[in-house]
Amino acid sequence: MAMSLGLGTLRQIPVESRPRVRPGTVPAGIVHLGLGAFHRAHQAVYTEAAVAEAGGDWGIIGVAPRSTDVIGRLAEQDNLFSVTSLSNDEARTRVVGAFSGVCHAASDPMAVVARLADPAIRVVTLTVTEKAYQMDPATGRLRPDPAVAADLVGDGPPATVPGLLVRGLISRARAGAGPIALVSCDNLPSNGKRLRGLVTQALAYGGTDAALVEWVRDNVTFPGTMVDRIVPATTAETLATAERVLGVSDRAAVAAEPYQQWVIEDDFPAGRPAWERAGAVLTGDASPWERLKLRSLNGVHSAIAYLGALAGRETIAEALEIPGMSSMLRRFVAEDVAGSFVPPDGVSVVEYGDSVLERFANAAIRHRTIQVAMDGSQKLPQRVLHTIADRRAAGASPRWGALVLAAWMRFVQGESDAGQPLPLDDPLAGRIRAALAEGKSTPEGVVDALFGLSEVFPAELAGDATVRELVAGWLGALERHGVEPLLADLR
Ligand code: CS2
Repeated sequence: MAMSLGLGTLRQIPVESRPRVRPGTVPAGIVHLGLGAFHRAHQAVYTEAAVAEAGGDWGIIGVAPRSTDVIGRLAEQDNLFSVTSLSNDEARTRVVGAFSGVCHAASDPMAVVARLADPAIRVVTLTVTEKAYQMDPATGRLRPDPAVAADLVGDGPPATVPGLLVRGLISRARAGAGPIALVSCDNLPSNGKRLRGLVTQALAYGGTDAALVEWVRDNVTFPGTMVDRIVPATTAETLATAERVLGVSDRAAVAAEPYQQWVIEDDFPAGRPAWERAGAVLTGDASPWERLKLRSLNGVHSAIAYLGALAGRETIAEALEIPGMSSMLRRFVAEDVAGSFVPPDGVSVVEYGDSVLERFANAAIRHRTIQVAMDGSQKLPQRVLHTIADRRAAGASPRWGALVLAAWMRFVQGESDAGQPLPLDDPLAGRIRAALAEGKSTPEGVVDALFGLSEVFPAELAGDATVRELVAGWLGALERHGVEPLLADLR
């Protein structure tokens, strides 16, 4: 059996695969919440490169809110892990030395609170996924589940992301530890504003006293970001590839596409890594980039995921090969998405959409349709519903957006075109199932039932007869023909 990756085995790995900084020597300046594959292949890589280029005490303390798996693996490897960039013709693997430490919030929440109150920590980044924000996707209203509510009103150790943040900020204010930036790196609309909304509403929910609320208002910033890199969940194959290149085993390895992008609003009251030296774009307003990415890339991703899963395709690249799929997606981008917002200066939405399809066709990235399909209730608003609403406001009939919505509605009914079960992995799964069980099973009945989920579908959209008709029409067609004949026929 190969030896494990760690400080003691670094010399055994190929020189070009070694970290860009001396691991364990960079003092911590960032707390990151959410240790999933995406963070390791994105912000960790950018931050390590920024420190390698420009220095600074910007080591990352990686916090896993719940899962013990990654923490255990990283801890056994002196917090080292590798990222393999995978394209159709090459695999490049490099070990990343961005972490100064790791921490498991569920077993030691007060250690996280203490870190947030430490003056050395000046930036907090988050990749906790949409649902961890505990907000209605339609409105951004905080709707705390019992665990969050208990965190916000009680004095016990916090167990949830809103609880950790609020308790951390309160401790920071009391400790006089100075200003800090909280940076959402989740695929939410106006993610900086969402995070500010979360913190503000959570403080109010907890009845926090006015002086502390004021401290947060004056000392905490919430820069918005657009984050982009396709990083599927790690598989046995990912670990095998990393081991082949490194010559040592890496149980925390991740694989990702070569492409990466990060646009960040430059609003850091206590400094930040020189991320621009690592290729990030620092800007005054990330929202045009964010809309571009959420509506084109993520919207198209969800479209392929639902249609592909219904057609029994395992990966995004395989689903893209369904005849008629890419031409339908191009029409979705050109006819619905492109006209729904003002893109960043000089960017053509149609060209961006084409480049996205090329990236999705990377067959070396085995990104499962089921993975992208999960949590649809939390993803659809910013990926598809905003496009539909904006096109409706302009008097247009967004046919393709309606097809994506219909595909989700068929997907959540739990059966593929071939009658295979499809998993419904969604925080609103119970509400979705109950709505479906109560409604009629005709296409119109299903649309009515699901449009009744007001936390996802705003009243204006749900009450729009044109949208209902379009979605019900597509849903009926999907039921009658199935995805493949339907797409083939569109050509
Ligand atoms: C995907 C994203 O899983 C999903 O919902 O659409 O994770 C996507 O791969 C990233 O946003 C790409 O930047």
